[in-house]
Amino acid sequence: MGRIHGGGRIQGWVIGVAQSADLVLAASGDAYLRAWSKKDGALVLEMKTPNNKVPRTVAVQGNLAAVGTQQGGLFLIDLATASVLRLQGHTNTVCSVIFDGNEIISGSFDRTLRVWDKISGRETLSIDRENWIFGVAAHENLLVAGLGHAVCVFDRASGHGPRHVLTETGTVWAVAIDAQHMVSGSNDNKVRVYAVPSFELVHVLEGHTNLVRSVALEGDRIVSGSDDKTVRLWDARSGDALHVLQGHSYSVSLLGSEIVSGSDDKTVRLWDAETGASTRKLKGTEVVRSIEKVLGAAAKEALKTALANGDAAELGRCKLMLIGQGAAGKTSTVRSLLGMEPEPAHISTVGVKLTRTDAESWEEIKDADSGFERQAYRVAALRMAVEGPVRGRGMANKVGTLTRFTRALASTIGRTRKSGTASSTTEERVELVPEAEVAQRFDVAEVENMAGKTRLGQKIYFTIWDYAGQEVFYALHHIFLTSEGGVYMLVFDMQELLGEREKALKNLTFWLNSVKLHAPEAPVLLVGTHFDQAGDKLEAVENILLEDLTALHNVKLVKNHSSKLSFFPVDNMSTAEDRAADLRQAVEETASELESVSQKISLRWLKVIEDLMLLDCDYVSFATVQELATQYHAGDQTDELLKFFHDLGMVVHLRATAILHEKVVMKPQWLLDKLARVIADDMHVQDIYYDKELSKLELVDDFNVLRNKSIGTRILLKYLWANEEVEYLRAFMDETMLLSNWAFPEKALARAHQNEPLFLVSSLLKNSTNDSLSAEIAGMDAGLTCVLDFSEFFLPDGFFARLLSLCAKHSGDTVSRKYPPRLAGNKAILRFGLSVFALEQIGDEIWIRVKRDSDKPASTLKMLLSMFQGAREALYPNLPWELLLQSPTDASVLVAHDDLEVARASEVKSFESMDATRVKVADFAQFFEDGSLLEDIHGTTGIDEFADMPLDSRLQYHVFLSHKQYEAGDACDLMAEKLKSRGLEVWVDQRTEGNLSTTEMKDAILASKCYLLFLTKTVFSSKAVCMELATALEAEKPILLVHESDPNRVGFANFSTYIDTVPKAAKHIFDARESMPFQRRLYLAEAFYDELIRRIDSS
Ligand SMILES: Nc1nc2c(ncn2[C@@H]2O[C@H](COP(=O)(O)OP(=O)(O)OP(=O)(O)O)[C@@H](O)[C@H]2O)c(=O)[nH]1
Ligand SMILES: [Mg+2]
Repeated sequence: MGRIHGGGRIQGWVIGVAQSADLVLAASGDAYLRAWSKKDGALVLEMKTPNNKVPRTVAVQGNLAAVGTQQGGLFLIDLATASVLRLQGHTNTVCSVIFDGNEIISGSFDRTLRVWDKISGRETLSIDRENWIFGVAAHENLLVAGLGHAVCVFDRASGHGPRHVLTETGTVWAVAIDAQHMVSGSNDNKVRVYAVPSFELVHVLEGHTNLVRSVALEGDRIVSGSDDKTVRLWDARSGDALHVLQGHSYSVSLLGSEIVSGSDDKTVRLWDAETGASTRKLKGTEVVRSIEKVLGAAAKEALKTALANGDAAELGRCKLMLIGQGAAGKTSTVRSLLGMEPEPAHISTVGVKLTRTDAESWEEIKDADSGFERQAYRVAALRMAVEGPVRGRGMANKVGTLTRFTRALASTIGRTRKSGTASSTTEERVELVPEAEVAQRFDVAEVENMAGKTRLGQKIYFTIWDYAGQEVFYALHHIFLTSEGGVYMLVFDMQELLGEREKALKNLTFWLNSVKLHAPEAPVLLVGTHFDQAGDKLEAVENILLEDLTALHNVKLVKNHSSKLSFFPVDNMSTAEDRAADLRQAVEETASELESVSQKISLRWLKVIEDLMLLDCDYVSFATVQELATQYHAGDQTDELLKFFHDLGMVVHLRATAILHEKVVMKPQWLLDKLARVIADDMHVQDIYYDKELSKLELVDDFNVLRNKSIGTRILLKYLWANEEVEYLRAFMDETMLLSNWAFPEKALARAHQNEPLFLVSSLLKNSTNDSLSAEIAGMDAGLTCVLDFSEFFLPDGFFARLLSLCAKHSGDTVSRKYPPRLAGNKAILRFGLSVFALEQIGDEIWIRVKRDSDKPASTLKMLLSMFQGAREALYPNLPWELLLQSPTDASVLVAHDDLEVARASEVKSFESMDATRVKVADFAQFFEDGSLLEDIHGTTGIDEFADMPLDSRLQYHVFLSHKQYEAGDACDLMAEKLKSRGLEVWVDQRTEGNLSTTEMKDAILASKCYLLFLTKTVFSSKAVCMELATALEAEKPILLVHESDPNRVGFANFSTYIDTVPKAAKHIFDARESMPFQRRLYLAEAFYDELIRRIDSS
């Protein structure tokens, strides 16, 4: 099991420690600063040193920490906000830093001791000496520094001196001072005690057997840390040794009765100074808590400000998707990545298992923390240097200092904000640091290894998606295999590839194609498991992959550079915690390069998603999200933020209908579980079939009908879904074309269930056959035949079933409930109106045959192509196909539709087809009887059905189209064209908003039979539209409503948006008749215009 924590383990020597009443701090060789709550040992802060250099020393005072690093780095850090101010001056490693009152004192290898003003960050004194300065200390007017073989005491106010030079026999590494004593530690292994203020040597404390690196002093107690791996506690008065604390060394700190020490064992230890007992050991892997809880209000305030400012933060999150055949070793690879013990048994994953981790620790994060709060504070801090209330004129100077100081860090854009309740003399200065400066401030360019970090150097959090190989899941690939924000790991068993090459290659091809189809831009790592068994055959594996896995073409493959392989071998049975180290490294590097990981999004959005995740629900309502978003000033962006997180695969939010829009799925597993009950595999079927409840509810027949005929009753769905969110799930399956309404009687059902609403679940047909259907199709006298050829890429599993589902919705006579579609796994005969056609999947081709005696076969074909195109766009936007037409005069001739179009356009009589036969253009005339076959959205249907709609002689137009140009301009143009082609007079404003004179507009409305308002997201923000609407209402024109129905268009909005934003005086327009969803797709458009014209006519 993974340890419960959220931070990364300390990975270097603990070089500096410090403590306050609440906190323990450690600066370590992995270039990190960490802080823990003293009370319970929870990790409350973990940050890289701002310049990413190894720190040498740390000090703390209240909420402030000071850290000195290599290369002259000296930083003041507000722990509550992690905000960083750089104290600029030192040019070499800062070895020692302390707080003393309102000053900070530092000593460095650059041979200077410097004093800084804590508030302004200004350097107030610099003492330049000949020697490296290892240790500094201060008391009242005295400054003490270890300079080579001497301790020197200076006058604090002037820097003059040294007043005292106390020569010792070794290099002085550490000094400490208070009112009574001055203590030094040096590399002659001795601790010396001097009296203050005489500076007479009173004790030489002997016992350490190696150099003394640090000393601390409080009252009568002295504590010293040494390279001999002991910490010693002494009595300052008597010089007696009190305790020897074994096993730790280097840095020490003493406060009250608590000793904190840091050592090269990468831990921090707490000791009781009275007893010498070790009380706690800190490693960086402790439970994470927000520092806010330890430090209180300051952090909260910073977060609030950042949210109110609308600051942006890096997303910093990445999906790691493990895909591949069942038993390939996906779950085992996850265990390897997380350094967990191997699991020899195959415990097949069900659905998908999500695990969270981060780039540094690679250990499972079990609590809710995902670094958001720290990230948020940091964002706040990065952009702000806030000085608290500044009162009166006398402080003007100070404000000036602040500004100058901040500018010294980075040029700033100043902004003065009056705080709400404050009097006129109290104001809060907020200095915003421009984004570009943030990187500079943090010296990101100096960071050498950016693997696992965002562009600004934040660690990346991963959600690992361990998929099951289950087929149910394939149907939802288009939702979960998202193109953005993910790294894919395609796992295969090397032994299998070597032993059963063809089968293994087929599987790899399937998965590679799925990734190419859904996430063509995503990086893919190939992971070969069973290294323990196939370790000596890596070359053979490599050769197979390179030579036989042609699907690798066009994949963004992440190569294994260090091993010079195209894949990453892994031995999941090894017990070594770092058995997947190469893999982790590669994932980190790949993730760091992903655009989406470093993309900046509003902190508000991050906060919303964070809070949603904390709710730990399978799903939440849209209203819940909106409420949260409103709380963080982003209520009006709810739709956008959900779309964003949906596209990243972090939530599922479909928007096509109100029922879908209303729900946000937080856990994909919930959806999968529910769907798996309907599109069940054999294992699930058994469970359901033998469930007592099924018999008790008398649903056995229903279940059999579902399994045998793919037709389900509503009551069965209710049972399968435990009555939970049935409407939503039904709508979800409908939208994803996994289910469609079935309007025909089903005799096999019990009489009591005959009147239940029925559904077709076409994917269950997959392996079903029907001989008579096959015979009928084979013997069908086809008038027009065409082929959708997918062989350029492939025909994805489940697409044909989806098309059947779609066709079934529109087929047969749903009123008389006659002519049900006849369906089998790969073929079907269906009927639209009077047209009968057959569909058949043969390999990577779909054959469409329209029966010869069909009514308007070309129109039927055109409609089918329009439907199929729509399905393809919704599910597989990158899937290429080619339309081939069979010659009506010679069944052996297939012509590419595009070639034919070219020939028709250039008006030649014949041309050479793909297989070099001469083809007469005229032979194909029947295909074009209804115009171009592929025209859809932009085309017009034949002008054969003039609606003979009389118009009052006082009127000029049948309809006035009112819309917001940017959101519905194209839709209204199209609508106008379609209506005109049917003989209606239409007034549509072609000009951009604001150009139209008011009188012209009014006249047009008055001259129209009715007024049509096209509803889009911000339609009511258009003054012109509101004026037109007011005019129409005043003139008492009938009002028709049409709304954008395509969730992917800019104008799309939840219907409640219209109701919320409509001008008060026009609220009642929604009461009269429901709005019509606008339809672009040909097969839906026809019905739309019929209805629209009917409404115009009857208005
Ligand atoms: N010897 C050896 N066995 C392995 C290795 N990786 C996985 N296995 C074993 O292979 C079996 C399947 O591994 P899993 O990790 O459960 O496979 P999976 O891909 O998650 O399978 P599903 O969840 O069913 O899709 C288990 O018994 C593992 O112990 C490996 O590197 N070496
Ligand atoms: Mg598994």
